[in-house]
Amino acid sequence: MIDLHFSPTPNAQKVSIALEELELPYALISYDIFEGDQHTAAFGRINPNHKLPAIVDHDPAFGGGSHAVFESGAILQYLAEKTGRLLPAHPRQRSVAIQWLTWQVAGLGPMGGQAAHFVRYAPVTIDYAVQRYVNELNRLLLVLERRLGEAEYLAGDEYSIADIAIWPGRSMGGVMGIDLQTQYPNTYRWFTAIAERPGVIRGRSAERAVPAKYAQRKAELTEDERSNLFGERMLNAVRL
Ligand SMILES: N[C@@H](CCC(=O)N[C@@H](CS)C(=O)NCC(=O)O)C(=O)O
Repeated sequence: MIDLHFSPTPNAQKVSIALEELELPYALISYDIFEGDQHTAAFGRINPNHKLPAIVDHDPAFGGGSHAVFESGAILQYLAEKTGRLLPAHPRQRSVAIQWLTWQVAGLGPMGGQAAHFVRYAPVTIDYAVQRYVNELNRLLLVLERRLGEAEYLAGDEYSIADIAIWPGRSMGGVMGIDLQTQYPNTYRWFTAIAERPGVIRGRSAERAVPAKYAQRKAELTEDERSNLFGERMLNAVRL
């Protein structure tokens, strides 16, 4: 059995989708990141970075007791290696899949996150920051668009953890005024095909879907929520 430490956000949806695709049994442990559930010492022992998602595998293939994994990209890779699925068998395609997975966790994810921060959460509008991150997000989406014009999936012919990593962030474009269907048609084709996969539907159903509170166009946060997400309480969780 695997524990999935989860918040209804794109990073955590990657893992609920992967677990559903792999049909691995898991227990969902929900966190409200606005309330600061992620800052407890107990969660810090599972994820020293105090962010969602994280997993604890109580039956790792290598034995030796429970194993905790944090960082969505590392979790996807761990689950793929545990099951021997969702990563191409051939080393060349496997390398391509890992490249796109890394591109998501090191590029698209953080840059999209910063774009969303300055568009939605910044208490004052800083035009330069908005322009910088929305430009970078658009640049990355153009890279994705070009790749999906030459291949069905990120790694080539096979659906893999690279697609799972990138797919949940697709809605971020809407907040930034980016319309996938008209501006990025290859990405839209890929996105709509994946949306129909039963594992994807299960992985983002009901309590796993992103609630309105997390997707406000311009976030209205209380002082406590702002502190939990971006301020003193966030820092206190990792202070020695
Ligand atoms: N690089 C991390 C990012 C995780 C992350 O930022 N998670 C967000 C939810 S999508 C979170 O826990 N936010 C709460 C906080 O920042 O305190 C990953 O890919 O797992």
